[in-house]
Amino acid sequence: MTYEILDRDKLPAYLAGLPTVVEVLGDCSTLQIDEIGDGNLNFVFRVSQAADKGRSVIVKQAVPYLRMAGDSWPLSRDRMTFEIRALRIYNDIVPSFVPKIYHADEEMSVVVMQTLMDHQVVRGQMIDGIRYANIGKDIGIFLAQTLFQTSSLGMGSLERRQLMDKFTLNSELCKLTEDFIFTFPYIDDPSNYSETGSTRYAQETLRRDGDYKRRVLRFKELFLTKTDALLHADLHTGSLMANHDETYVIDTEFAFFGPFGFDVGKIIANFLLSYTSHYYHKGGADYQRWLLNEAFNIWTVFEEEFLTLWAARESGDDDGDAALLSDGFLSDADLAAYKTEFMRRILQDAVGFCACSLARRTLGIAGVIDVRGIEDVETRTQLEIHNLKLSHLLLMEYDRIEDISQFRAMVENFYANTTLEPLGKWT
Ligand code: ADP
Ligand code: SR1
Ligand code: MG
Repeated sequence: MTYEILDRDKLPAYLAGLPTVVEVLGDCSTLQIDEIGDGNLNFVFRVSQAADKGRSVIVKQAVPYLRMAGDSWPLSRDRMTFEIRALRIYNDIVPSFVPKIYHADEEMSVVVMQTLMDHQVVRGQMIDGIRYANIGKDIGIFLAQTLFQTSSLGMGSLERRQLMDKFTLNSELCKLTEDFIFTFPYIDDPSNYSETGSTRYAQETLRRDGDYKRRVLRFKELFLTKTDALLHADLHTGSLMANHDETYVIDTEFAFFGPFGFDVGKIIANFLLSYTSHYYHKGGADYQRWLLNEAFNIWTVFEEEFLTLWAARESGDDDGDAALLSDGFLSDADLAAYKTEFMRRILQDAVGFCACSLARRTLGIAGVIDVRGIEDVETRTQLEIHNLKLSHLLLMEYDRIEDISQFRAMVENFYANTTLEPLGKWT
């Protein structure tokens, strides 16, 4: 089928031609169609049977431009090919954490998937102070499973290289990350968030700080060069939909093979951004404590599950197939030391990526509504500067962090001892 942009008028006929979708929706002449996309890149429709909302699918289509900027900012539709590929792999590895695919169409840059009916986008829920009992644990398991199973610990060499080949050309979205996370926030780029005290603060501090910027560059280099595992690569609280029992991960279009710490650090950063925002939102100290507990739980569960998968791989029949491991190469004691060092490196990298995410969500075009949505300029600016100070601290200290309790103590200490300063010259 030749590509065309789908809209409410065109969707019924398109969907009526897809047997696996008709099975879910039934008669395609009586559909209710709502455009629900609130993301930065694509169009998303919820399509339901008008008289039976339980019969519903999500249709997501990539258009040949960046939705948040409009058609003056071209962006190839290839991103949907990578979204489909990653979603298929996640459906194999972690089916309970991702929507089912009903139909995927690379020509049309469309995926039709399961509607998450009773789940809400986590970012908005966190602004409202909602707690999800399993969220840190679920994210930790999702990360361990997806990262381990696609790493050279979980796969054989040939199989893994073949898989990598399916993602190496997700270059346009990788380039967005290279620019919007690792470059633009630290220079005076016209795309940045402007007219704010936090920009002036950055101009006089972070953007002049060679040590800080060299460290940013180290993480950009890691992002560009390290191919540890298949990353989601846009894992923030807007890519999570949850209810009180389940957590789902959506929006896999940025997927590519990159460093382990990237997904881990990015999602933790979003919990910290929410923490800061609750100096303004109504959650208060109790909710902030809950956010920190869950943020650190992500790491604790991730580490435990990752090491469990590693141990299972060693004791399994097929351990010879993993690219990195050879039976008996290290003594038990050396293997244990190797694992400790391996996990410490992931943690340190996660802290560095977390720091870059805090800066980009504060200074760059794609801010988070948790903070950027605060109307009172003075409060918003104070909180933004707070996030920039946290970014600075984490980036200057990441390589001294030995374990999660040290990371936790550093963040707790920061929040306990860094006051929200009167704006003074940054107004
Ligand atoms: P983008 O790639 O443009 O960022 P997303 O994949 O984040 O788009 O989707 C945008 C919005 O559509 C989400 O924030 C969510 O509200 C809704 N959405 C996406 N996938 C689903 C789904 N499977 N079930 C229910 N809602 C969904
Ligand atoms: C212009 S960059 C837009 C951002 O939105 C996505 O969610 C990614 O985070 C990307 O960096
Ligand atoms: Mg997206």
